[in-house]
Amino acid sequence: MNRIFLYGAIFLISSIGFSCKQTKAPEPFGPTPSENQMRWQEMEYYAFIHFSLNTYTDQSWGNGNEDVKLFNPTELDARQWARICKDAGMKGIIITAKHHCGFCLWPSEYTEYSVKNAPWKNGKGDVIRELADACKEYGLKLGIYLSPWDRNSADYGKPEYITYFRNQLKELLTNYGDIFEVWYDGANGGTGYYGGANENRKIDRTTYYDWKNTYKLVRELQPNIVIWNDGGDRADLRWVGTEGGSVGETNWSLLNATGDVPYDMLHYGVENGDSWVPGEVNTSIRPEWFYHPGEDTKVKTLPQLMDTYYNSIGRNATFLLNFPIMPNGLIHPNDEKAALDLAKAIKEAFAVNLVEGAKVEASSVRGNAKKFGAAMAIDGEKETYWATDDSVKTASLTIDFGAPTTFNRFLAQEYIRLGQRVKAFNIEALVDGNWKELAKETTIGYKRILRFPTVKATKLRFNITDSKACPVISNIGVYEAPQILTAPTIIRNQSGEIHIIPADAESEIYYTLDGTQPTKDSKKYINPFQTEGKLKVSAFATEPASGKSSPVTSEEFDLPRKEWKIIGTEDENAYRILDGNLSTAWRHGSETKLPVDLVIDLGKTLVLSGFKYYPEQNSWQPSTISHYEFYISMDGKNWKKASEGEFSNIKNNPLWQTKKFDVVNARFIKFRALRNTEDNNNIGYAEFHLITD
Ligand code: FUL
Repeated sequence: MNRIFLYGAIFLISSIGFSCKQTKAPEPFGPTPSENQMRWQEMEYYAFIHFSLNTYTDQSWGNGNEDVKLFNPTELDARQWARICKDAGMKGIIITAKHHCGFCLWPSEYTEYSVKNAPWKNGKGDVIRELADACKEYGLKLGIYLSPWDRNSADYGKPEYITYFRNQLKELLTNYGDIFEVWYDGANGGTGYYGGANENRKIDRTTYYDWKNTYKLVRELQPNIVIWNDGGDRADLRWVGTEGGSVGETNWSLLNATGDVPYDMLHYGVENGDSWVPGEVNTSIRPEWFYHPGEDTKVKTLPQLMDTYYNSIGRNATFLLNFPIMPNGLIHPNDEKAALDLAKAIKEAFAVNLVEGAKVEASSVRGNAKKFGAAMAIDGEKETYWATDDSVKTASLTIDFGAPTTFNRFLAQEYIRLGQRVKAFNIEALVDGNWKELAKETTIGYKRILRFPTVKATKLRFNITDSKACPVISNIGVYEAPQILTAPTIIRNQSGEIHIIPADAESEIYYTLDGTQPTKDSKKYINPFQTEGKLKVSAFATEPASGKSSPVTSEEFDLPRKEWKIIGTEDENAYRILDGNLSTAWRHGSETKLPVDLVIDLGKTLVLSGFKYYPEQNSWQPSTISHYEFYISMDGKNWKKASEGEFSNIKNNPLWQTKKFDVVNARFIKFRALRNTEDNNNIGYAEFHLITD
């Protein structure tokens, strides 16, 4: 062999080898997650536990003077909580060690307002210890919710309270093993008992808590922890601006280290933010956070929970799902069933990744190197990824199934250790030889899951159409998730007419009016129908083609409001608040100054024992009442107060507010708004109902 040729060949081989070795991984772009944030993000799904004196008083927020003797969970079994969470596929549990009322679920050395003075286990109990042990047994991580606002402490608002708060943190972060997350609720200051002062205490939340030093303490005590705060004081994780169970479709895991964090930054993140602060979606399995027996039939349905799954984990966030504990110390069977049904549905939806066995091809590969090739996005390895050269910011990955294949879900993950990069992407399917766009989206992040109607296609194309830096995709998946039918909505209008509205117009509806579970042998709903008196309507939807049925939904209605007249306004739209429809609302005119009254002539004398208020659902310009008085009258002139108070957590959880009072006769009612959640004069209502005896 010619020497020159031989040397040439050796040079060629070694330079190919050399160039492969030379294909370097992309440099990190922008802020990246810490190891603690990474570990947390990979947990994806974990539980909240709300348990305190509120459990015994049917309240959302305690005032701080509730009797510790009420706390007696005779059947408390933290192993039941852990078992349910484990079976539900969760990775940890965060518990309300202390809620706003100040009551401590552990025997804190620094207060008498704790389990040590409760009848439960003769004051020898410690809920946090029992949960820590149960978590250990079930392989779950433990997290702590410690409310900064403390309506019991006489020192709240003074510097001494910060020492008290830190002392409690020290107890919780040293005595119970590893803590994965600590949660500082954002509800701060206001009225409370405060050791008997019973007053309104305001704090400057930007300075009062001195979070910087508290965070330092936390990290010293628990180096592997992540700190949650509601955005104002930048921690490791952020609230997503709502307790309704979703983060924005566009969701950057970034915020700026300083400056205000309004709702849209919490909900969507900040595209060019300078810090890695990913979102956590927190929501309850029932409308409220604490246990209220009246909500046993209001546990979220499978379609609702599934939506939250897609709107949290499917949108680059984690999912923190709350279980309220019953007074006996257990999770209610309805909540258990809902969580297990969700786990089953998630498993079914993602059982088979159709990408396995398919051929993948990328439009461009970093340095043409195998280790950054398309196959790295479907190899099931989280540390390998498909990437392009630094200069390439748009690229496609085509999946060839080899035969027509049906699917309705697409999953993509960026390798976020190198930063969140993708700004826009779409997916297309090759159907009968033509490319059809299935979805057009913005961010991906740690995980993005898209839902679209089932399609049958031979190929799928994932196009990254804009990216901050070269795309780095660690995983993609394509699935065919079974369809889940959504329960219909039941409405009773002002005249007493029942309307049952299916989510899908093609489904059939069956219903009962006697409190029994409807079946396909029950009455079929065709048109709205007239009803009188108090009533419980239960209904479900079923799809004749597949035979699938939705969960059953039930609504209880008090007396119809046919004869009610809203006094003091000529505006016909005011009657939207009596139309039974939660999505229509009315608000007082813009010149309104608080306090403002809603006065209703009931048309005849009724025996009342409470009322229900549902606020207007307007997150941009809320009109939500936070403090109220409620008056009754027989003649519309002489009024007597029947109730007054606050709607505790209405700002973050703007759902039904029910207030009961001693039975009274009334022909007129006056619902007076004293304050709203924004400290301005916007006052509105989606619905207003009365509870008759
Ligand atoms: C809110 C609190 O005020 C609620 O009571 C609940 O604990 C929720 C998780 O956070 O801000």
